[in-house]
Amino acid sequence: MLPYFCVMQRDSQIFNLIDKELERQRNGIELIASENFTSLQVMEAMGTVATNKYAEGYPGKRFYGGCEVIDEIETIAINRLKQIFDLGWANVQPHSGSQANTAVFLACLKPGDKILGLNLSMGGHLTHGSPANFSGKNYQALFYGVKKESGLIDYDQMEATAVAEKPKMIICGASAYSRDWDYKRIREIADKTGALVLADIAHPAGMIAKKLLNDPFEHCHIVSSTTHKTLRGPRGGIIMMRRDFDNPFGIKDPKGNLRPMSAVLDLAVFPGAQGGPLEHVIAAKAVAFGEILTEEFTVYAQQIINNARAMAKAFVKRGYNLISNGTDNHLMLIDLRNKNLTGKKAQETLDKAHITLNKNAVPFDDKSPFVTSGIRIGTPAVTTRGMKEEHMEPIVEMIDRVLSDIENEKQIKEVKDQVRQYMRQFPLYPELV
Ligand code: DSN
Repeated sequence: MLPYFCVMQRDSQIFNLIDKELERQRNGIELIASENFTSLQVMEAMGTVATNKYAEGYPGKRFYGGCEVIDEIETIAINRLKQIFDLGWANVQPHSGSQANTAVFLACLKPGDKILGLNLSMGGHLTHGSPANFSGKNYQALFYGVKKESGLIDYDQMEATAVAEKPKMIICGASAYSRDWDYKRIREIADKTGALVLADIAHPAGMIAKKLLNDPFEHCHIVSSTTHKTLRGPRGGIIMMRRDFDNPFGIKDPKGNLRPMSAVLDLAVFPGAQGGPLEHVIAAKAVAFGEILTEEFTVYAQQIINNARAMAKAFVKRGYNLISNGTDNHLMLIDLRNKNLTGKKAQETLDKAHITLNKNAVPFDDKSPFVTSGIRIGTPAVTTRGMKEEHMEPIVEMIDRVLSDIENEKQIKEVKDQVRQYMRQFPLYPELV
């Protein structure tokens, strides 16, 4: 009798759809700031037998047998990540950025403790205290925002709220903020008020890895990230510290011992927030981390920024209103109110032309999160496809053609054909047929 996997029929329904998705990715312009295209070897590592293995625990301390190879893979992932960011400790097991933040909160906070994060409506993230998320339900969430006139983080507001409310944790990091962060100032505020600082660098991590943006590790106690955005790895999360430190809130391990923060965080990831780690994804993280350590990735990270600046300039030239008037990183946030458009309408219409981006609330938005007044645009994915500064102007021109005459279906169709033609110069996964 044949082993069962030899007689299973190929699931053509799903694989046909995966082929269709590949074509969609190939033919369109991908501008969602949180998306990217991994290398083939990153994807290859994900689709391997490492997915079959249960490995609850950590290298050398697993709850199952047969983990000796998996231990080597996970250890390489940890060591490469430590090398990238010059770390003392790292955990590569979080299934996602949200799971990473869940574990940090579990390690450092008690239910009901106060946290202070950037308001979601001003560019923050769900897990930084949104009422719809565990972070806003289990903890008392306080928020800072950006200044209306400049669109820049209001550190004075952060400080005033921290002084008045004494949060246990200040969270910095954003999903839709185009400027760099003043981590030194944040740490000063935290030291003054007795708070721990968590930097969630999910968005700019790739540029931080190459020292193209301010270094959060010098000032922030704990740093979390995803691995699939500017780090160009598989979908997943990580938690890092440059220096381990004593658990400031006296949280004890299950045996009642006060432990260094690294031990408390490890326990918060497993068994606190997760069970078995996704070792196939950890293998892919290790491959991506290896790529990040190369000189080619330095060039890539710099090009993301160069492209974002060129694109921002092209939008400003056409009268678009960019929050903070520009960008330091990989993204820009555009307020469409002067164009009499909503984010929803812009996203849906550009989708028809195969230009993919997302509607996004702008600071002090008067529209609901389902409609919004803005769009968020990022350059990591188009940069991976090989685009340079000179390729940004034509993209902005195509976007502008659609948005300037948003009901003109004939023109939208023309732009769609133009997009398809344009993207032929930048082949995506030519090895995949
Ligand atoms: N959903 C991600 C983003 O698009 O920024 C953040 O988790």
